[in-house]
Amino acid sequence: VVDDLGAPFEDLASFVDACRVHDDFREITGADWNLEIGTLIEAVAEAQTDPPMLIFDSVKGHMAGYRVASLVYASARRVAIALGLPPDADRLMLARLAAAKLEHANPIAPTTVADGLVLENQFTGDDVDVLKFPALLFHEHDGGRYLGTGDTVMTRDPDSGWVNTGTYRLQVHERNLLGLWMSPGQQGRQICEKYWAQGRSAPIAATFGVDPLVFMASHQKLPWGTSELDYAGGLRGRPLQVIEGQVTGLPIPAHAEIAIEGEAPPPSEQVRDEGPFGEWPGYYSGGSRGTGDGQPVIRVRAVYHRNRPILHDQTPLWPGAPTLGIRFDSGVLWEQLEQAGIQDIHGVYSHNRYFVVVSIRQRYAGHALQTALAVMGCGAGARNGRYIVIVDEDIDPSDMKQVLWAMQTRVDPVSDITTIDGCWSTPLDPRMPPERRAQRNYVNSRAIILAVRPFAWRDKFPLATRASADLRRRVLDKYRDRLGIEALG
Ligand SMILES: [Mn+2]
Repeated sequence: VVDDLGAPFEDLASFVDACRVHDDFREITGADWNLEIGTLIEAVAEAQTDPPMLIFDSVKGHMAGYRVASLVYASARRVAIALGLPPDADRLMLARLAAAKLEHANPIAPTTVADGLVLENQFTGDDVDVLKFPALLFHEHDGGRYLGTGDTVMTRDPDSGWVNTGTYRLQVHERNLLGLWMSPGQQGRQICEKYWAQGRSAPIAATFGVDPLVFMASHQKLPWGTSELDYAGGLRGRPLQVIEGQVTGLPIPAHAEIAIEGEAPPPSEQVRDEGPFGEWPGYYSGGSRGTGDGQPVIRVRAVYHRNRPILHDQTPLWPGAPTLGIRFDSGVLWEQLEQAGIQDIHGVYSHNRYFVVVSIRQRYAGHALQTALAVMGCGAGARNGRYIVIVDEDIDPSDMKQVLWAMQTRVDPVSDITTIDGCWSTPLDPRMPPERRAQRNYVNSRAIILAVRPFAWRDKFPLATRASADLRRRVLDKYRDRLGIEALG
């Protein structure tokens, strides 16, 4: 779908410009990379649903024009604009449309070009200095400044030649040395481990600001052997243009704002303490603190950037400050549940990985528990979860007020809450007990909460008092202008 607001966008800069026109946007000059910008971003993301995009320029100690873009995809409207979806559709529908779009792209391989905007400025050898970019010291106890949060990291499988692209956090250790944190089992880590097993350094390229579709492709959990850059081409509907990195030969999106090339030596040769870094559960985790091990580094051999580059900040914030306006993993889970044969799903919403809500119209006794167990088994719901809540079709699973009301009034804790231990988790889990962490036994337990009217006597359940959707719409249509409250819809 090519939307009349501009999708697909050629680069991050044109997307930022479209949002300046079509959505909420603030530009701030003179702020400090040292905690000030991070604190502002978090406070704004907490303050309202669908917060404005923030652009920081003339960051303290940095040249004007070296910008940071944050909360880039924090409003539902901006995610819709990025994907070329109807910007005014409701959140649940957008999650579904976004997932359908992301699931059904037919891969188109990139075209290699000789030149691109990313090569407007090039530095190698002693001229490499990643500190010219306003990397943020974000959370108060972060172990350093992070250049890579909204990044894409390219590695090539030495056996097949397949290029994987993923988003991994990259810390700045030195002007030419970055820290790399990849969770156990992630594809980029598996590829690096193949080089390290042969005693070789793994060639790596990374970008720090790309067009929305390459960024979103980089976040998809595509199967081993599937190229995210091909997939991004499919989402765009035409090949992505890439340059061939002079140091690594790896493909680098030609429109990238900032890119680096280098190599990750075997950890037996060089590691650094990585982190701590504030992660999405709202705690410092992963890295050396989470695993007890020094973590890999990237020796940076080349730096490229456009004129007036935009560094994409996508630092994880605690769940009360959402940075993604539409959780499209909700839509992916929705599709998988349907494929697993779950009937009459009215909505799926993953508020974060620890809190997933599914709304169903109950058709038979046991339908609700079947749905919850399917969430636990699906690829999109299996890893790193905690609570699975099943609600009736009158509850909007994306609206926490409604979900909490169902949990307060439709649950008998003894009979409607089930726990299961030994599930797939990660070192990022703040509740991982020290014993399990020491054994690298990264499993946790799950609670299934059936916040539905009990099927056997659902017809005797008290009637809810909240105005019906139809009555509400009729009355609001009559009085909306006089109330002047935009949030009433
Ligand atoms: Mn991958």
